[in-house]
Amino acid sequence: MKKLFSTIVAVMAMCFVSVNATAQDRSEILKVYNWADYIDEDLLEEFEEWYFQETGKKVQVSYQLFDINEVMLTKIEIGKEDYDVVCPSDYIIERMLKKDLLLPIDRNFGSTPDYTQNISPFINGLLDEVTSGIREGKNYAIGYMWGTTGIMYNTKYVTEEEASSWGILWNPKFRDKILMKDAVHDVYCSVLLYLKQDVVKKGLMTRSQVMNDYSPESIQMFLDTIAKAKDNFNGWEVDFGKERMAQEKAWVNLTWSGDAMWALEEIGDATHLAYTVPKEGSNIWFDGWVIPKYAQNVEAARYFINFMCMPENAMRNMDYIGYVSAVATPEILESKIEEDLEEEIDLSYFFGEGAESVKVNAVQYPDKKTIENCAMMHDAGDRTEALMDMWSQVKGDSLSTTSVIIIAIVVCGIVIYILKKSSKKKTKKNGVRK
Ligand code: N2P
Repeated sequence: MKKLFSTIVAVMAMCFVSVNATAQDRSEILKVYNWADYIDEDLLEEFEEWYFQETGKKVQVSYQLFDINEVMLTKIEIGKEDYDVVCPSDYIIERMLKKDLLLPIDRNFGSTPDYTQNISPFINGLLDEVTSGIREGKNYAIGYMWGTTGIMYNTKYVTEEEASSWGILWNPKFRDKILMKDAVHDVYCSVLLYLKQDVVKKGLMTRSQVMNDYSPESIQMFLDTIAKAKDNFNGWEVDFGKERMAQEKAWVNLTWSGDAMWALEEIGDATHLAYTVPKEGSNIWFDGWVIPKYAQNVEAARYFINFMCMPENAMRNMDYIGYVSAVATPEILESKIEEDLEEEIDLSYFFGEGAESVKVNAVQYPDKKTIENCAMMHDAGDRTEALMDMWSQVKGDSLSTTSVIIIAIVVCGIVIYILKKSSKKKTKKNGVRK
């Protein structure tokens, strides 16, 4: 109920913003919809100046946040919100392509360089896997950040051995000490990789097949198995896990590599926090910028994406949020080298020749071997509803996520209707013609 209430309040607040925005010239507004804690916000204002310099056109960024892919998608798909740039994850980009919700991105920037060419071929390779069959991801999305899903743990209470397997989720030693990421696909694929590790070892199925198996049997298997770990769960988080781990309120967090990096840095020398990708394998993910088909400022949107691919901006975002940019230029590699690290890792898959053996933080940039144990998550297609209903059961929601979203959108519609009606009345009263 608390969740329902906060979602409705958030949606209502956004309704006020969008009703206000319609009063301004839309070509001077850029509506960006991004994950929370996922950008150096100073760059938003700097973009406005840069856009003016490059095009002579004024723009003001209207910045809004989401924390769950599926919530963002529903706002665009059902709510038809006119965001200009959005940052979904790989499998959601795939779903958006299937539903024809995206516009192709024109990379012709006239006299402005095309910085999107700085994206690593590795990320472009992942993007090649994202397709609707008709529309190819590479024409509709540009990589932003990427990483792995793994286990962040407190080394005072958890051994390296314990953290090296997804089996840690069921270890009775960690009752009420595990924070779970509220991200259905990430948790689903981690648990299935654990349950079906022998199938993978015997070569009967690939990791990608195991992770993306949404059959009724696999969904049921996940549901039954995760239920047995529930006493260990301290809660579900999307953003606050990193703080809770830094404050030692939880000992284990199923999380994304960038959140782990942020927590490790927050602690200073980070001696009691570590992050690992379990031996059964995991998902390698990326988030990319896309332009939804209801966008109203496509021009500023594509310049915004280009601006985010400038190496200096990519570095600022990385330093600020802890995640790793999809941009792979020599200056980024150089800025990431830490001579006092003992281990040298092979990052040639990302930075190309010359990066076969570099001293770079392996939480941020997984080495080649870790990558080989990972695969990408894909859209569940017509099994999505079954997956989401199962997720509501796992989390014990009294209302399913879909119902919460639909209620929130209906409330939003009513608020917009009332606001528009009252603004019409005012206009009539003042005798102003539209
Ligand atoms: C940051 C969210 C990162 C999203 N708060 C990872 N896909």
